[in-house]
Amino acid sequence: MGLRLAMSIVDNPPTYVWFNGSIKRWNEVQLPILTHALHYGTAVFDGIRAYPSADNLNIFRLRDHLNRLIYSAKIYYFDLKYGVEELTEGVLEVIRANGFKGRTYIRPIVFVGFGGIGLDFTGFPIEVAIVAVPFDKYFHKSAVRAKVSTWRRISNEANPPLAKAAGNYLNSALAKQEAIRDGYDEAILLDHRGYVAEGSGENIFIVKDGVVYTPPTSSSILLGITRDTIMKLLSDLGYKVIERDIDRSELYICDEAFFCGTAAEVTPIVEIDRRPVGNGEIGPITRQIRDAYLDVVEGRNKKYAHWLTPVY
Ligand code: PY5
Repeated sequence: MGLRLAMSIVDNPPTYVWFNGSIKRWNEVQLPILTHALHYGTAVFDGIRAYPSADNLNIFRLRDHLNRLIYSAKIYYFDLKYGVEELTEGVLEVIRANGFKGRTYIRPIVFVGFGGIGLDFTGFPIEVAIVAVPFDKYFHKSAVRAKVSTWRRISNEANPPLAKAAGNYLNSALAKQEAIRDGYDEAILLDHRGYVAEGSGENIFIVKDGVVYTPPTSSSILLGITRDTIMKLLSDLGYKVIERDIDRSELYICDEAFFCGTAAEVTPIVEIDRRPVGNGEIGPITRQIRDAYLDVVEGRNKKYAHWLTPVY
């Protein structure tokens, strides 16, 4: 998250959070230093957004995000005590308790609590928290410059990328910090075979000769819910979308490129490794899909009204 966001949350934390089934005050939840997840990364989480429409605040694809949280927990043998209905209630309760009406980010997290110091967490508490915060842009600019990371994306043989696990983000954080310190906005990670995988916290699409390409599941990506949304919207708009391995050099010869994710939404990429993407400006298909995405999440596209859960 950007510095500006971090500062505003630090100055202004939410009044209420949801913790293990009920609403608590922010300061009421205290965690032991020996919380297992703090030491070993044993947590899975998700990131969800809610957007104001003309007359309400709507959560985008809430059920899909909660189902991903549930399968992330399953991969790691976390015995999650709550199902999708209870978690849905929790998300609604925590937003309502805080009275948020503007753009909101929701972070449910399932983690191994304190039960000892060893790796075997059998019998340790599995804690569940849901936090919601006011949140606008992830990237504080309309288009970004990216660098192909010297770090490779984690692979399925070691840390399954399909689980949105806290520990996976050490890989993302290394790549992100390298990119920022080298003067870029974001990293693009290659998979263990050398094909394009994704950004540190976003999926990636490229456009060449009017056709849109994105890496497949086998390229060590998180199966993004925004990625799925974008693929559906692109085909609604009449574009051909192909999931296939993408070579690093294709990043340098494509006409357009963009990141997408819950936090990042649709973010155009205008430069990669000091080469302009296309003519170095935001491309027409990227613009079109960015606008189409906002129409859906902000409730202006009735075809996808079923993806919105009203809060109030
Ligand atoms: N890939 C990675 C590694 C991600 O962390 C994310 C989401 C995505 C892809 C996109 O997934 P989705 O479209 O389902 O959101 N990242 C988090 C998010 O809330 C933020 C992590 C800092 O966007």
